[in-house]
Amino acid sequence: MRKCGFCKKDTGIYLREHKLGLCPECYPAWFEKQVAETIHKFKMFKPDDQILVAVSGGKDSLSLWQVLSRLGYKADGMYVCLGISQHNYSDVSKEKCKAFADKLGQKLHIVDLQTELGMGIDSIKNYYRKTCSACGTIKRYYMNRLTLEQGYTVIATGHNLDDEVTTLFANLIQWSEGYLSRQYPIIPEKNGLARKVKPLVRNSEKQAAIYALTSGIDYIRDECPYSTSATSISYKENLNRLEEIHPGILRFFLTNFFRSKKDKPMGEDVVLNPCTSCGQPTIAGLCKFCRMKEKIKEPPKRRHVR
Ligand code: Q46
Ligand code: ZN
Repeated sequence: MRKCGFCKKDTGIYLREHKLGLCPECYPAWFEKQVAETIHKFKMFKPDDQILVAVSGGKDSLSLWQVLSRLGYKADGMYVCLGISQHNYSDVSKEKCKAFADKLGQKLHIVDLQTELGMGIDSIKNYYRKTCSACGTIKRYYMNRLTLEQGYTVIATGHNLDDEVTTLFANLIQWSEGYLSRQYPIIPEKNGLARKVKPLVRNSEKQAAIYALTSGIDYIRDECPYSTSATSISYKENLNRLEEIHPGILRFFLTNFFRSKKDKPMGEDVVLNPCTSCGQPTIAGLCKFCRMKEKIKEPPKRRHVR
């Protein structure tokens, strides 16, 4: 039996990518230290920043919220109730977030799409070929608006290393230069866009899951029923296979990508102006979110009805 790298007790956990054994009692402190290092390394925020954590009820975002609280940051949560009825996904995830906010003793802001837009993703999906891209537009819009309106200084999301590597791989395959130039763990504030950070970016999905389990976080086990395309699932599976054969290779890949961008300003090439309707920053006259609001006033076109 291997020994815990900290307390020398027998381990239950072995992280091949770090060649490190840890017992369940020492694991949470190790994970929190890793996240603290990421925050420091990328200068994500200072102790007096007011952080808004975007939570979905899943293991990554709830783990992030707990880590930030334990590290002593002032971090409230924000949950967008998407109106996804399959497996009671939205109801269950909302309850998990509310219970978790109570446990942490922090504030949770809830945005309900039914109230805001008169419909949720179950209906909005009929207007778009890619449900997740419509959903992403909505979430980004409310995250930015709430952050600025409520006086927060930064938005933190629970994207982990696996998410980031999959995105990087997809961007490389498609040679999406615009996305590649903006992919970084911190996007500074600019012209009405709040600063965005990803403090779990150096930790794998498995590490976040172990943190949630070893620190008693009650999260929703089901994935969103609209969850990601077949292509990105297959990228993730194949990248995981690579990680199995070469432990640590994904972290190496991502770290070197970020290093190649160090000190290069993010998104300097993008010119933003206030949306002519809502005032949120956009590259077009009318922002994507306002265009969506216009679109859903009419019945969906037949080809999009599923
Ligand atoms: S919540 Fe929304 Fe995700 Fe569900 S519909 Fe797609 S984008 S998968 S993170
Ligand atoms: Zn707008």
